[in-house]
This record gives sequence, structure tokens and C-alpha cells, in this order.
Amino acid sequence: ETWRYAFEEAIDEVQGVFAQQFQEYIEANSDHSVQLFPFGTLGESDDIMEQTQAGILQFVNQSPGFTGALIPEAQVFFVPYLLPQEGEALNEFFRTSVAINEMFPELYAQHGLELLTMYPEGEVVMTTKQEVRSPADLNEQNIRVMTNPLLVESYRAFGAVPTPLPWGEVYGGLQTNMIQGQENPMFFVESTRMYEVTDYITFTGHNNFTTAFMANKDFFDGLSDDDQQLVRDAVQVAFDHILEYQDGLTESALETILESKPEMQVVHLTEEERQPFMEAAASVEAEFIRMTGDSGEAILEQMKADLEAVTD
Ligand code: 6CS
Repeated sequence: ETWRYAFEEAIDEVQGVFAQQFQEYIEANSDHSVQLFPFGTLGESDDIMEQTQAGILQFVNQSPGFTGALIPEAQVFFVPYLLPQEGEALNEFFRTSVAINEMFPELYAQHGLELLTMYPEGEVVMTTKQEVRSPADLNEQNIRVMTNPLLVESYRAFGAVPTPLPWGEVYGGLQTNMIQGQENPMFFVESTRMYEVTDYITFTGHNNFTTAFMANKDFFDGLSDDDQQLVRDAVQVAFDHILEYQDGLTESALETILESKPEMQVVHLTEEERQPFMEAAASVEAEFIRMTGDSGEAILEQMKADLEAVTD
């Protein structure tokens, strides 16, 4: 049997590396084959999610940045300064989190999706046309965000004019100055050449980029026990590989950017400069609870407990 698997990035970007590892494991350990559909081959992120829910695709990688409209609780990943940016504690959090490994699968299941894993894609940085040292610097700047109501709320709280757009419109939007900035992990800033159309990279420390890998639930439930185990084993192998693969990736991507564009300005906000952004985060957390009620609050509390367990 051939399984169809779409993701939101190119074949050599993080989601593509994960997908290739999954494919390799499945094909080496069974008679199944996996057909991979990188970004652009089947449409935008929302399109590949619809195709998976409809059963046209068996597997999809979609970041919570686009799942927020479908599963409001998934927006928890956009409460600023909740997750550590990178590092062993963050990896351990993804491995052990009760919120991720037990609570979220139930929510995804309500939408016909078998959540198989979530994994980090690196510290989120802002890339902008103007220097950003404070929320005041973002005033009247159109900053592109993924189509996620809470992420919109974050950038509003950060002082910007948030502009939700699908990925395919970002490079052109920066080129034509419709938007003046965006946020993404460094590897993606490099691979998609965001640095060509922005002049500043700012480490604000407000987040890590989280993504999620899932299957169509009817398809998954219909698999034999052996095939379900095969899929889970492949996910485990790909998960371990993708964490190892990303070790040092932010740094090496930044080096590549600076080789291509030495005049790119790189700003690390100081603790003091981060303060107003951290203060803005409190209102975003309150908004998350307002949007998602008891269910969201329970997830948020569990995530905090999960984080505490790995940072002690
Ligand atoms: O910003 C985005 O829309 C994209 N960013 C990453 C790192 N992966 C996929 C997503 O579409």
C-alpha cells in the first residue's frame, strides 16, 4: 500500500528531513511505501489539512500556527515566553509532556486526526526591515503571522499591526512592502531567503516553533496492530533524528545568512529590552483562556507543570 504524506516545507527543510526519515523507516521495515508531498505540491497548509481530514492524504505535518482555527487549544503554543527557546529541557518537554502526549491527541481526535507527535523546529526570531528594540519600534509595522488568532493577539500586544497570511504570500509581501516583517526559526529564514527582503534579525526569546505530525484517524484506526506499531516506531525514529539534526542548526543557518548578506543586522534583546515584551505576554495568556475556556486553561496548566518537571 502507498501512503500519502504532505508537509508544509521543502524536502530539505526540517519537516522534510523528518518526513524522509519516517519514509525510510516504513519502507525498510514493511511492504508499504510512502509518497511525500512537500510544500507547494498540493497547496497551502490549510489545503493539506483538509485533504487529510477528507482521507485523500493519510499523513500530514501541520504546525499549530495553522491549526488554531480548527483546534483553539492548539494556540497555547503562541503564549509568548511560555516555552524555552531551544535546548535539552525543551526537547525533554516534547518527549515527556502530558499535555502533548495525552491531552492534545484527544482534541485532534475530535477532528478526525490521530496526533502522532509534536516536535520543535527552533527558536523563533523576527526578521524586519527596521530595527526592533522595543514594542514602540513595531508601531505601525505590518508583521506577518501564521493564520492563528492568538498569534495575531500576541503581535498586537507587542505593538505591531499583525497581518495573518499563508506562507506562500510572505516573500512577495515583504518584497512589495505590504508587510515589513515576519517571524520564523533561523533555518527557515535562511532556506526561504527571508534575509533578502528584510534587514534585521531580532532574538526576542519569546518562542520556539512547534509543529505537529498526524494521520487521518479512520485510516489509522483501520490499520492492523502491527502497522500501527510500525507507524509509531517510525515516528519515534524520526523524532529522535530531527532533534539531533537540529543541534547547532540555528547557529549554522545564521552563519550562512551572514556569508550571503554581511550587512544583515543581528540583534539580541537584552533582559531589560525583553521586559516589555514579557509583560505583554500576560494579556495574551488571558486572551487564550478567554478564547478556550476550561479546556484551554487545563492544557495551559498542564503545560506549565510539564515544563516545570523538565526545568527543575
Ligand atoms: O511561517 C510559516 O508559515 C511556515 N514556517 C515554518 C517554519 N514551517 C512551515 C510554515 O508554513
